[in-house]
Amino acid sequence: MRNGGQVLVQSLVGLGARKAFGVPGESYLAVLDALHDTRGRLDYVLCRHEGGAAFMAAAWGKLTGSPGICMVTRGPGATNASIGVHTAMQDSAPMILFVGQVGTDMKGREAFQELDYRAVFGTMAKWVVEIDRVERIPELLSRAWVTALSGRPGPVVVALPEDMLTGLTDAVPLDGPVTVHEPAPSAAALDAALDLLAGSQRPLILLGGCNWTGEGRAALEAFAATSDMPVIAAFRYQDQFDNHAEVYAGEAGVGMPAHVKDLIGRADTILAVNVRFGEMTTDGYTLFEVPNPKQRLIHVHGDAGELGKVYRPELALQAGPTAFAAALRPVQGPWADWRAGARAAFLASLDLGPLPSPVDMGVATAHLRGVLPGDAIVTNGAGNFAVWPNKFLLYGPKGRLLAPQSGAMGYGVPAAIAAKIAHPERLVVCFAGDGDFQMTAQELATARQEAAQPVILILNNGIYGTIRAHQEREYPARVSGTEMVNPDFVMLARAHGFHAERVETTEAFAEAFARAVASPTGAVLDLAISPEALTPRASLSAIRAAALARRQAPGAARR
Ligand SMILES: Cc1ncc(C[n+]2csc(CCOP(=O)(O)OP(=O)(O)O)c2C)c(N)n1
Ligand SMILES: [Mg+2]
Repeated sequence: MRNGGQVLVQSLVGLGARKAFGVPGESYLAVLDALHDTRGRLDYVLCRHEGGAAFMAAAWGKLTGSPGICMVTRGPGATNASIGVHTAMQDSAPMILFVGQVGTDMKGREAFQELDYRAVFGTMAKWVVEIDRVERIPELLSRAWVTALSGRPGPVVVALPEDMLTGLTDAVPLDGPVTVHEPAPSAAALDAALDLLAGSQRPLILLGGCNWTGEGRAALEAFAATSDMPVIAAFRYQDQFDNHAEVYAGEAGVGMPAHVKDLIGRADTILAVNVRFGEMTTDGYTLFEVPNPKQRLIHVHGDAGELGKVYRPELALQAGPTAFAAALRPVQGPWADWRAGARAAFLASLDLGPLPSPVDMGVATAHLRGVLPGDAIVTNGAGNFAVWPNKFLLYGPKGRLLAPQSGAMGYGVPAAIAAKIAHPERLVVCFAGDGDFQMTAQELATARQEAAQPVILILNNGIYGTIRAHQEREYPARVSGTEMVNPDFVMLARAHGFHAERVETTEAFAEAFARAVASPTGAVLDLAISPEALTPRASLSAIRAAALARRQAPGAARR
């Protein structure tokens, strides 16, 4: 006989989980006790805040393709962790959040820290379940694992009433996962897709994330190259395609470059593989008309729930990305100039004039493009600073970008720690804004404890820059609630055992970065960024001046 905690933990080992990110609580002591016996196989990564733990689990799922495991206590632990559940959902990242729950004998009384998890997470997670019999743990856990991974991956929440963990059972722990093979396109559907592409003047491939294998990515790249078709990555999926390939033409994400908008607007046929049509990729649902886009849309997705969800494609095809890409046959058309123009516009978008800032990030990212190893893992949270890793670095077949489609501030630091735990041998670089960094700065302690210390670049401009930019556009020259008095980030980082430096000039960046990479303790570089350099191409005062001019124009509406 085992108790429920042991069945659960031994099942997780059997399923292949290696790490569980969490903050302890008295509600799940039996699980913590069972983890005492699985060290080296399934380790508990002790975090400082459940938001950080949940971000780590979401990032682990996105990076490794295996569900990220998070363990937190009842009410307050669960609500703290919710940001990671929402992020895993929008990111289509497999994750399982285990939360404590009051004993079944007192449920519904609003007992201490009690929550109705189905109500709280019902619209946030892919599936929510509460264990109601100890012997059902293997069954429900197996379903949680397969649900997190199948179709469009996402987060599952499993609530653990205390008596379900201490109760004894002779149920046998799981010894492996159910493998779901992805659907392949039918011959007829594939022919129809290829016919549509062959008949087009300006075809474009729009590439989304989740479930790609190296084989599938290579097959799609070969198809695009042989067919001479430009490829655009959907929001924050640019690491899913080799940016050095001559067919790659940029990312359709937040702050979309003009050339990407232009390409999508002028394309007559779009092959969207694995794409979830979100607000960022569609530029607020304007690049494609809802529900009938002007472009002929071929939408391929492994999950039927995404097909026809927002747009009515000319051809909707349920297939996994690898099965689909492997089945493609090259098509030919008069697209060489179209493809070459797209690539040239992308390369031109990397060139910038000098920026009005002590540290010029245009120069710094140009340096990083030269020195980052091909298998580097880059992470970021949310803020204007994210434009640098998202628009000015190039990702090769082995490079990865962990960036939240939920736009959650605070994701970058925990994601970088999770990446360093998954791949201690790889360089992990986190880009953080000063506001963004302070959302999860306490996880530096987790990094130290795990000896998983990444390189963190803080783009320190003293403001919540994104909001300030919106503020200047909508309410010019009325700064409100967007200026920060920051702590000394160098002292804070050193207190957590990191190498740390303040970088005051562009010229000092390259050597400071080299020292950061060489440091065995990870590093935090506090970069002096002027608030003027709020975007790569428009200064803060230019944004303000343009808004003031609009207001003074005759007939301008006042808000
Ligand atoms: C958790 C969370 N809270 C608030 C926001 C709204 N928000 C988006 S960007 C931003 C400012 C980010 O500031 P900073 O990290 O300093 O980056 P900057 O824009 O200055 O480069 C805020 C407050 C958010 N996206 N996520
Ligand atoms: Mg800032």
